[in-house]
Amino acid sequence: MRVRTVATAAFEDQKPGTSGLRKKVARFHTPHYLENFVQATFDAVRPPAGAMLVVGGDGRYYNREALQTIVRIAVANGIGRLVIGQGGLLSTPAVSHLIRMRGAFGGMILSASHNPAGPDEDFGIKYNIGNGGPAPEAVTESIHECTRRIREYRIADTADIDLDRLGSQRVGGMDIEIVDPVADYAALMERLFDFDRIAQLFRDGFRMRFDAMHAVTGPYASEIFERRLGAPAGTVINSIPLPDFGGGHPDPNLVHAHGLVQEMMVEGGPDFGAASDGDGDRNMILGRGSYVGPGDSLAILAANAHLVPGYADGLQGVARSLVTSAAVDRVADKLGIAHYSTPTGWKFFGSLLDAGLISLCGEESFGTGSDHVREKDGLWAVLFWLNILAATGRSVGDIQRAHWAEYGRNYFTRHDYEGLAADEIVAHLRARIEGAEADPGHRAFEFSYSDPVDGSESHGQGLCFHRGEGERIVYRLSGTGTEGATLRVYIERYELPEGALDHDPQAALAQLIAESRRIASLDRLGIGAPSAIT
Ligand code: VG1
Ligand code: CO
Repeated sequence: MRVRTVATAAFEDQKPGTSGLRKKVARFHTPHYLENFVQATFDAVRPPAGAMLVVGGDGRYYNREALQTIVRIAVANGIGRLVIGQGGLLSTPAVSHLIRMRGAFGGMILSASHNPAGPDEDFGIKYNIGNGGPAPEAVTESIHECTRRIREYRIADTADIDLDRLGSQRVGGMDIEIVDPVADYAALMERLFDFDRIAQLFRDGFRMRFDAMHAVTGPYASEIFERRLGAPAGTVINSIPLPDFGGGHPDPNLVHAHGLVQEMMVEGGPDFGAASDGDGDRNMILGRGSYVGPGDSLAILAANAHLVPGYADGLQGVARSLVTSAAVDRVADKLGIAHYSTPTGWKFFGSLLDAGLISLCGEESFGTGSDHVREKDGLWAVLFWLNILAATGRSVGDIQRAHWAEYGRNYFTRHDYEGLAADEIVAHLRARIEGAEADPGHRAFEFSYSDPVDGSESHGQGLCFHRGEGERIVYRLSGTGTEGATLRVYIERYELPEGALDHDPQAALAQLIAESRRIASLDRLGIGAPSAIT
């Protein structure tokens, strides 16, 4: 095997964002672009000779080619073993589980998650550390540093490996193991949830629809819901992963999973509906005629965790990203356990999970997870809901209404404004925060986070404007887009149990929404309606 050292020049745009490096496919096609990033990652994390890595992706366009390149660079860098999902497929939570189960040094996930795929769309790559979770900021900063300093990369001249043949292959001194992407993950789910009880629910005629959106969860969902739990064929729709996700936008929310939402909102629709995103770490939960927002979903899972075998011994604590609604905090207070708020991005939950401070965590962006892996996990959340429905015999809508009646409701919405001159708005909001200090009723601050386990600090994580008790608006810029800037505005208001609990969030939050536009001077800047509302 010949290993070449290739001279290269640094690219200035390889700073990992909220969740890895995401760019247009064309950018990744630039000669040396992918190679530089992979070599820089190895330079930063320095895998010991013979180290094991787990690699897989969401099956999007460029997944297979990128994998072949990673194999060549890995062998040239002395990696001892690569564990790869068959066909190059592994969901993000499945990578996390495999890293942990196999005691791997780390892993690489090829995905731009919920971003569309295809020759003109997005690709992404993300490094996960030995705990199975996304690289923390210290590591992503060091990767970024290495991308700026890189002068050469090492690559082996080897033939393509066979990504579809299960079992072992050898490339130079490196073992390649092609594994079934689903088996170990499905076994983990069987250990956490009461599959017998859920299967009984399906035998009793319970109807579910799961939309895999032609992304990575199709094979997982078909195996788990239809084969292991006995749900009727057709329960899982759009189940074949496609390189362009069927032309869709694999983002499980009311906008992009519109067909599923419509089916759920009619009389006689299925009892339960769910969807996941490109790489399988997000989830959306629906009942017949009802929709569960991610903040409520996290709170409801926490409040009912004792019904689920994997969590029957109780929760250590819970965490949410700051911009997620505070609904779960109320549950934690009632349970007498700690709750934490972190910056946006799953990497911030890792240390809390590793230290055993929390058992469940979630984000408003349709991400929910627990200490079973170190990523958010879409199918896990769906199974958690199914387990609760099976254990209580109640409907999604009933459970949600009962939850609000007990804890009150955190009305929540996120308004996204795409393609903005973001710097100007952020500067303006920062100035507002300074000016607001004089006004005692209106607390305003920029969120900085200090990790309670390792003390690491992260600044500039959100511009927060608190209005009355339980009312707030938070602004931050997206760190996952590949074109222009996106301003995310998170709006929340708490309603007491005896208050009006059944309103549409857009109506219930109308005043605060108007206020969110005033604070950021969006009208004055000529910025119209948001591009997306979730
Ligand atoms: C978004 C979400 C964030 C999530 C991230 C990755 O980031 O807001 O909550 O962790 O995507 O999710 P941003 O920086 O664009 O707001 V995924 O499913 O893309 O791995
Ligand atoms: Co995702």
